[in-house]
Amino acid sequence: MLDLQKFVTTKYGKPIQECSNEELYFALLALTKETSSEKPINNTKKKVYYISAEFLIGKLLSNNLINLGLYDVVKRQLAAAGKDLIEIEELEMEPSLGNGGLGRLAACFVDSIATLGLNGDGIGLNYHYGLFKQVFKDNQQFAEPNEWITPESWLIHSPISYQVPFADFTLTSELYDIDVPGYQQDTKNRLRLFDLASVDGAAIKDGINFDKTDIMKNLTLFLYPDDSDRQGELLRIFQQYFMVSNAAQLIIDEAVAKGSYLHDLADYAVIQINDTHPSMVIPEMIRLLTERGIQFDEAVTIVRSMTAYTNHTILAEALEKWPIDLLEDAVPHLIPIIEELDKRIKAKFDNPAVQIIDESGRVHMAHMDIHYGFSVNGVAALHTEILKSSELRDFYDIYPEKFNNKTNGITFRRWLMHINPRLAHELDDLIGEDYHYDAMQLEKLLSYQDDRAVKIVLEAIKDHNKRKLKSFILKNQGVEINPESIFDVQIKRIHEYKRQQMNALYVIYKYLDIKAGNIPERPITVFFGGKAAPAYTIAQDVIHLILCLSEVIANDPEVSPYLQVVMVENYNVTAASFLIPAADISEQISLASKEASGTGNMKFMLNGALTLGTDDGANVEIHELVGDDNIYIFGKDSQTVIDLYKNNEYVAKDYYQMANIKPLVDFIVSDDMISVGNKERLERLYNELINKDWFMTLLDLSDYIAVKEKMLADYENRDEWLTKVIVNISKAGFFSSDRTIAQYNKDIWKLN
Ligand code: 26M
Repeated sequence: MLDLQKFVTTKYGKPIQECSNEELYFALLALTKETSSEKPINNTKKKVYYISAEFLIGKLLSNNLINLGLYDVVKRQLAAAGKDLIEIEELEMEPSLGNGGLGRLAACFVDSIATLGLNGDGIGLNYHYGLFKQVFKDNQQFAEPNEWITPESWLIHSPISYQVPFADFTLTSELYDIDVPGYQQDTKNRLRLFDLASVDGAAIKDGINFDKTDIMKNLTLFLYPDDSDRQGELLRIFQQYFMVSNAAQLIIDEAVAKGSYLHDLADYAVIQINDTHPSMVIPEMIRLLTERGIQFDEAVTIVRSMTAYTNHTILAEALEKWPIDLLEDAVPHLIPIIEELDKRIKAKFDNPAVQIIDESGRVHMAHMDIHYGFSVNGVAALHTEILKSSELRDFYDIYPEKFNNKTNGITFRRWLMHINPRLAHELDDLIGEDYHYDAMQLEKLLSYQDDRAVKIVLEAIKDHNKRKLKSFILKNQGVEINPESIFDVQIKRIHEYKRQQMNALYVIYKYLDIKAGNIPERPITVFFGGKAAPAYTIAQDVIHLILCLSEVIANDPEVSPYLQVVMVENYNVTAASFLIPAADISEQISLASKEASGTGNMKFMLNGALTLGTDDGANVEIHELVGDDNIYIFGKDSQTVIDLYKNNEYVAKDYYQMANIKPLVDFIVSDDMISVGNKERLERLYNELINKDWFMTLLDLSDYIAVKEKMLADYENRDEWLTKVIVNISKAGFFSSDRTIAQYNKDIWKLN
């Protein structure tokens, strides 16, 4: 049994009572690292290497305590000494080593791989600065550097180091490990983050701008923000190659240490490529194997039998295509290999759509992955079907056996137990703890769907979570919110296809409706959270629209008692952990066919919010699981949207002219808005909406408003609403990342 008092006294020579929260944080960090260091590393024969440019792990203290079975006892012993674990964990810096969904998925996956007792590490880069810190000024976003590494941290410096060759120099890597203890598991895995000793914060000039020419000083300095058009940047090639060369060398060394003679490497290792960012691992692994005496043809066969690719997007402009000249400048030794791989495809297939190197000399990373890997998966059922039937159709014709779906999931340790302990304890009391190990057991909750007493408890938990969010927002940005209001939440990266602008147009509708004398039954608070890539102008304009709206409404005493807009500053994993448990309405309103999966949708459902969404990504599967009565679906379906694009049929102006839509769009450039905002930004967005509207906001707007109004009216029938909440929680088990990982293992990795 843990004696925290003794541990702290040994460390500091004084009892818990006399320690500051900061001292206690570092004591708990040390305790947690010590406890997990005692666990043996999983060392079964075959191992999965999940290579990803991003692992959006978020704060780790509570999650590691939960997984090590220490959370409750630590919390109790701290409380006995008058200390609060929640306040202590606030002092941890958040490792924001990812942009959004893709990086967070990788973090959930390493947790689930460890929890299932599978042998698998995450492999990535140790960025010294995570995704930029977002600051609002003049109703606009500004980006500041976001340093997260402190002298004492989760990182464990490893003696492992490799030589990574580039055109003009060779770099010597360093490795930092972060232990990944699974939930209640005897063994542990690791997150392995490669770095470079010479990287130096002095390369930063102002804000997040830095000298991009001095690779030695900046290789792992910053995580690149995901922008909409993915312009090729030489430094990003350097980062990607550095990551995969280290990964490939580590994989070979570990396999050899376990007895591999390389011809049988695929019996020891399988690589999952998370989007195309690690795709250069294919030519690099071929290069290293041939260097070690294996014939080129055999090297190709080995690599093909051990490499699997996950696609996370159907936006064509988002697929990475590196100009071969740019690759040549950084990694000339890969060029002959890529050219040979390309030559073999050109000899076999004359379809230009499936070539690796296209006519303009760009290397299509996804194409290389599909030809030279054994598995291609999408991240939700609809997404995989669209890949097969349109985006990757020509590849599906060639390799139908490679395509498979793995619907995304989330780790319930973080997204239920940690962020919503009251709900988790209520579930423990009602249905027992089996669901901790088998999330499908949550279905046992269905038998309480008409239970008055359970509904009262669920409502009290939501109320408590709303008050916790209220203090978080007050502390973080000095804004007061009304905990008695309906909490409507849209949190995700700002992207046109995710359509935050449509939600903003609803807010305008509601504002004008209240001004016209229609007072809502209950106040509504609309929360937005999300960062826009600094290079993505329209996304910056959308943030500006939201911030201006928020100000106009707050300044209008006729409306502000009933409607409030809160744009949460610097949205990150920590902010999500306050927002999600407090939400009533989960906004999942992407244009159908564009959101590969979404994972926030799953987190909200699990925490008792109802989905307002399109039939897109994993919303489709949520819809099927809970049924029509327990979700609010609106908008055109994916096939209709795909056909509209194909036939070039959508004309935004036609919708703009409609009597119910025009006043809403016009409000964007009204005097009220321009008086608090920037005319150029508001006009650009206005023009974008009426002339282009590439993601068909106006197409779905009327239906969105109607369904949202229905949802708000339904909220007033508390009894029926809470039945829907119970159904949603009960059906969320399918979205455990333990299920997703079990499927990856059964169909792709085949470990154990
Ligand atoms: C690329 C080039 C340069 C800089 C950054 C990038 C880049 C970084 C992240 C591009 C894409 C990135 O992430 C895409 C992403 O997050 N996709 C989301 O993946 C989730 C997990 O599968 C899905 O749930 C979301 O639907 C999908 O949008």
